[in-house]
Amino acid sequence: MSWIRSRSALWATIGVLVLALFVSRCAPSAPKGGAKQSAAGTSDMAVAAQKTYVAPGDLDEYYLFSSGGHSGQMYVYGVPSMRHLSTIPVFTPYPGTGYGFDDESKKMLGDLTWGDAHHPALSETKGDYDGRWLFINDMNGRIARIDLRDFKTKQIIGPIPNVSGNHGSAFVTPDTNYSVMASRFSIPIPKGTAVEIGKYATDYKGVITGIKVDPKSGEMSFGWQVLMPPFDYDLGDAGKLASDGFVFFTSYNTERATGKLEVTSTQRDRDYIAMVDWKLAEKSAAEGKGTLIGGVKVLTPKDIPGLVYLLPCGKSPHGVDVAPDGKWIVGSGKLQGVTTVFNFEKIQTAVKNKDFTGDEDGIPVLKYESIKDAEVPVGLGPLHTQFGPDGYAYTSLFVDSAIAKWKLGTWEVVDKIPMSYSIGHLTAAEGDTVNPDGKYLVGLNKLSHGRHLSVGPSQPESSQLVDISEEKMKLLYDAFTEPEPHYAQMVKADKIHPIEVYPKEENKHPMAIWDVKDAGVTRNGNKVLVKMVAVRSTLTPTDFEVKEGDEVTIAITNIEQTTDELHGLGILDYNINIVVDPGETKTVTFKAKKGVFPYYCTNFCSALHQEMQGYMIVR
Ligand code: K7E
Ligand code: CUA
Repeated sequence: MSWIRSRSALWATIGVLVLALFVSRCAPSAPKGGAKQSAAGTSDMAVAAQKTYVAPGDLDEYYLFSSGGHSGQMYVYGVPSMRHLSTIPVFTPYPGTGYGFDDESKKMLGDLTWGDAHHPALSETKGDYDGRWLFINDMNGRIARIDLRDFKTKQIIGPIPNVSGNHGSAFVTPDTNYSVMASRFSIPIPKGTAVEIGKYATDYKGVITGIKVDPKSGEMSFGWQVLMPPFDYDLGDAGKLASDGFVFFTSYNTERATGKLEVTSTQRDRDYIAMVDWKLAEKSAAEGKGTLIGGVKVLTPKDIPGLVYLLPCGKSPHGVDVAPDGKWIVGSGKLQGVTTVFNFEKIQTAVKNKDFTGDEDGIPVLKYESIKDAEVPVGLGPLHTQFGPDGYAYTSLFVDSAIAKWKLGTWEVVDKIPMSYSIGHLTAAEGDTVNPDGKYLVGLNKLSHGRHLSVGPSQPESSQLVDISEEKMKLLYDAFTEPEPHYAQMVKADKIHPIEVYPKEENKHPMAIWDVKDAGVTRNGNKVLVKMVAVRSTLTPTDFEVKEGDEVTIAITNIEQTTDELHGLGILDYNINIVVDPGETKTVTFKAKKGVFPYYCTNFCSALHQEMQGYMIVR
């Protein structure tokens, strides 16, 4: 017996050694101040390594779409590998894909070449991700739509009048009827009016906007706007199932204060969650109600009973998140140790019974005690909540730097896991739909705390992958991400069906050509059109002449129909760098200056890629 015991012990030791070798290859240096690598710790890490290891050639199970914050971009990762797969430029030019250099994307960006993007919102059908579009907000009063068929930004709407600091955005309603906007900074409206700061409480206004989304094309247009008291509107979420038809926004600074807000806006015990009846807003706007401000019709809540109610919430709330069945609305006061759960049925009863404690500019304030179901003691600094499939909720705790797992209905906190370091948002697999998957959760942390090779003062952020498939949460992986993920969404990979070439028959560009014989220069006064073909390994024409001062438009078509065969057009000494995907046509327009200017293909495309070049001669 003792021999067997020692033999199994020997095998166990060998096993641990093999695992330790495996782990040490994956993580060459132990984290500074990290956990001591005991034998038990090592085997946990080996399990984690196995769970996140996606073998060469294998595919990830989920897409993670993460906001790039003030980089103005969207980052795409695979989960569980946490590998960065691509960057989708949205509000910022991106030479890698030629975004912001060709005529069309340049026009879409307009004068603003930066944007602070916070909250991606995947399009939904019946409250579930449908894999069609991805919306994202920009603080400059804009929302962008990315088409998930080709992962390209197709539309940027805004800056929308009257909205200042579009933070509470781009949340969508359960059938993507609307993507919403809410102003973080109240201002005197219409924009462009200047009023002294002393009149902030009365003359400054917040604005909530519904951006209508066409159900077929995804095209966004202005829907309606609601005039709000001068609070700072922060985060939003749309009601679903039980609470469908409403959208919720947290607000801070209900003190209507100015100056040092960290002091002046934290006087009251409670701020509010604004509950907007978007179906009533839609109906009222259709009936022509509202007043014209800044060129758009704005609805005033005191004139439209039932349009907006205010739910008192723990002071300075950040996130508001609606449970999968829509019955509960979770709001977290970030200066508290609890998160508050409101019961939508109780809210409706309170509305019916006019169970109000007062009003703000004619908007009824519901009685806190009548509408809340629980104050869940999650821990300090609760920010955002996501949901799992079994009635569990996961709340990020900024001050505690942890995630709390708790149960809807019993309100019991069942587990906690530390994050490294200072978690902001978190995202669970399909964790804000009517049908969460559980399985994985990613903590989007604000600081990385030296858990990586140093890259100087501008440190990456850390995103940590957590296993939520079992009772206890387990840390699986540290990924380091560029500044700065706020929110992200995780969608099952099989819901996304991207194309890899643009089919020739779909290319309706008026300047597209498909034969090198059609390539060449045509002149109309001082306007010159150069039709160009890109195909391995020639840019045709290989040279052309124009005159100094001409307005030159190059229309380039990549006539390839092969996956991955992209070509670029870089023109030296001009700020021109465009990329054409297989089957795509793009134009770029510029004024010709005298000299000889080589142009070349920027995307490595074949053995003779380097030969893919030509000359523009300007006389
Ligand atoms: Cu950083 Cu949603 Cu803009 Cu929270 S937000 S953390
Ligand atoms: Cu085409 Cu390189």
